Amino acid sequence: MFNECVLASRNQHVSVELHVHLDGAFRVKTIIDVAKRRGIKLPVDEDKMKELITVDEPSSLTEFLGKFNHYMHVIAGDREAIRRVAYEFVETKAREGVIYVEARYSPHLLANCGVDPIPWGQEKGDVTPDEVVRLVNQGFSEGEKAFNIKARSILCCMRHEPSWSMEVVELCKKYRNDGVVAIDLAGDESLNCEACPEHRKAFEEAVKSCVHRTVHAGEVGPPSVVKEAVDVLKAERIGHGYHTIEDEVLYKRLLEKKTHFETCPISSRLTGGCDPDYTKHPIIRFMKDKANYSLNTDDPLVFNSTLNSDYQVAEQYMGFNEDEFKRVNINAAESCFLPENERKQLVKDLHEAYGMCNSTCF
Ligand code: PRH
Ligand code: ZN
Repeated sequence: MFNECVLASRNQHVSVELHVHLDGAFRVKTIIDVAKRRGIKLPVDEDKMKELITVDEPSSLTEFLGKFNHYMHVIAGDREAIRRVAYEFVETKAREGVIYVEARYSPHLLANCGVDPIPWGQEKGDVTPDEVVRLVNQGFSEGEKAFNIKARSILCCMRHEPSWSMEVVELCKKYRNDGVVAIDLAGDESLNCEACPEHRKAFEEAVKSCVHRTVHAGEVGPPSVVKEAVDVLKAERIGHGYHTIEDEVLYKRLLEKKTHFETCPISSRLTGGCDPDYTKHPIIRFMKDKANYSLNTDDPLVFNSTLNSDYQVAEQYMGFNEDEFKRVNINAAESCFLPENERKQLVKDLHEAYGMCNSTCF
């Protein structure tokens, strides 16, 4: 496990997380509580819910994404529940030692009005994607005050629902000074390798309006998806990106550009994104090449994981040591989507926490 120094510094709240889905990080207890309050019948008995939701053996991205069907309808469309999951998320991250987190979600997948089709088989209600963003913002600001860390949002376009994407970028613009820092493209790249024109248009608008951009790419899909993400969608960071290394020319170009890879060790094994043998993981190549990458949880509810368990995997199987722990966290701070002055302050805070001088790490 980590030596005492790393553990001590982690306990002193000094990590940064850039790739975690709010809706992949709900608490099982909250899902059960909300279901009771709303009179929603759960698909299985309470004590079987965790087992139903979590993946513990390598499967496929498609199968993993199916897990959201078991619980999203409980939280979606309910104001109190949306605020609560956002608040609890901040509490969990503070407990894990995270001082800054960028959480992502699809406002449409948590709404029950003004969205076509209404997701999760919900009845039409009155919670729009716009209100979802305001509710998450409220939960985050209350959590920030209570737990003394910083939380921002990234709004996701979904690969299978291109008609939502223009509204996503408009929400990013509307809430850019109120909690939202970037746009993302999430969902199943194995079914939908090439971004539809609507996604392209939304990302074009993001570029034009200076909205930061990250894209899930090369998680299970080929390097061509990563190429499209950087060249067409103008992604500044890549969600996962493991398969980039299968195209040496592309990989070298992204190394030179210092493109940030948001890696998620446990997720990559359980979604079948990478060889289940962690000792063969692309992160090892990233580490050796001093790539600009971070370590993240992705969906801790579904993977039954914590940020610490992802760090443990990196330490136990990938040769991760204290210096690399500090380097990836400073990389994350350097590559975060906060406004420049706040970003610099975050980098400075991390350097101070690690007892380092203030220089670029990647
Ligand atoms: N890869 C692609 N999509 C993902 C991942 C994974 O990293 N984890 C969650 N998601 C999708 C889920 O459908 C979730 O509802 C949505 O992103 C928005 O958070
Ligand atoms: Zn993800």
